[in-house]
Formats: sequence, structure tokens, C-alpha cells
Amino acid sequence: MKEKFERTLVILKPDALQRNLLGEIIRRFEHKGLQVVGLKMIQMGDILIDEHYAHHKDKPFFNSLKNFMKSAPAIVMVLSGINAISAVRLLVGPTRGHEADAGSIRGDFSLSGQSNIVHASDSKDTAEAEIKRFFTADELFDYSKPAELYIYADEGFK
Ligand code: 3AN
Repeated sequence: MKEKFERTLVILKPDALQRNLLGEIIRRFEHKGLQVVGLKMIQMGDILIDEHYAHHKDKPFFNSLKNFMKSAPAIVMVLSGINAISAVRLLVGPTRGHEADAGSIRGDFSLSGQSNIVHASDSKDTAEAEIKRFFTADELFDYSKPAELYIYADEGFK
């Protein structure tokens, strides 16, 4: 697969927040080398959930999914990096936690198909639409992290 820089949307769902897993999950993305270019806490409501999970609106579990997504605030993030969309999906693991490989986020922290900790965009088109759904242009940041900035960070220390 050809390498390309991409942005992808991640939601740390209410169960991640309630189980004190926010730091652990963000750490995994950062250590992988993904760059956080947008991040905020939101309370998801009916309109946003209807739009975000439109592909599930006729499914029998939709109401329960909706209640779960509204049960506490969520953290939404935009991550950037090489092949970020598929790289993040790999870190997250498949939908059902009980089928996810150990080492993946869902594999390590979830047995459930609904309370599965994280949402991550599944394609380039979805990522574009989902980033626009949750972030305005001025909430996204373009910055570099050259290592030498931190090596000399004490320069002004008195
Ligand atoms: P993924 O999040 O892995 O892309 P989707 O898009 O099929 O999976 O499902 C979106 C969300 O809907 C899941 N993360 C999960 O919370 C919920 N969900 C999917 N399938 C079921 C199901 N059979 N029963 C309950 N909730 C489900």
C-alpha cells in the first residue's frame, strides 16, 4: 500500500470516560506516532447521533446505541499521520471486543459489541465527512514537533 498522510476522526465513547481510560487510549495513539490535531469534549445529542450512525438507524439496537452514546460526554479527536485511517483502525480492533486481538484497544479493554470504547473512521470519504461533522476549520491545528525544540526548551530558563 502506498504511504500517504491522512487525517481521521476518533471518538472516545462514554464508556472510555467512565472507565478512566482516556489517558491510556490517547497514550497509545501518541506513542504510535499519530499527531493530535484536534481534541474536545462534547455531549452527543439525538441529531448528531442520528447523523453519525445513519447507517444503523433501522437496526434493532439503534435506540440502545443512542442511549449509550448519550450516557456521558465523549471526547472527539482528529489524528494525523501516515495512513492514519487504517493505522488507527488497526490499533482500535474490530467492532466486537470479544473478537478483537489482544494488544488492540478493543481487544484489551472491551468484551462488548456496543460499549466498545472507541469509534474510528473507516475510509477516506468517511473520515472527511466525520471530521467536518465534529470540527470547524479553526478547531484543527497544523503544527510540527521537531525534537530539537524540546532539547533546547530550557534556553530561557533563569
Ligand atoms: P465500527 O465502530 O467498528 O466501525 P459499526 O460502524 O458497524 O462498527 O458500528 C458502529 C457502532 O454501533 C459500534 N461501534 C457499536 O457501538 C454499535 N453496534 C454495532 N453493531 C452493534 C450490535 N449488533 N449491537 C449493538 N451495538 C452495535
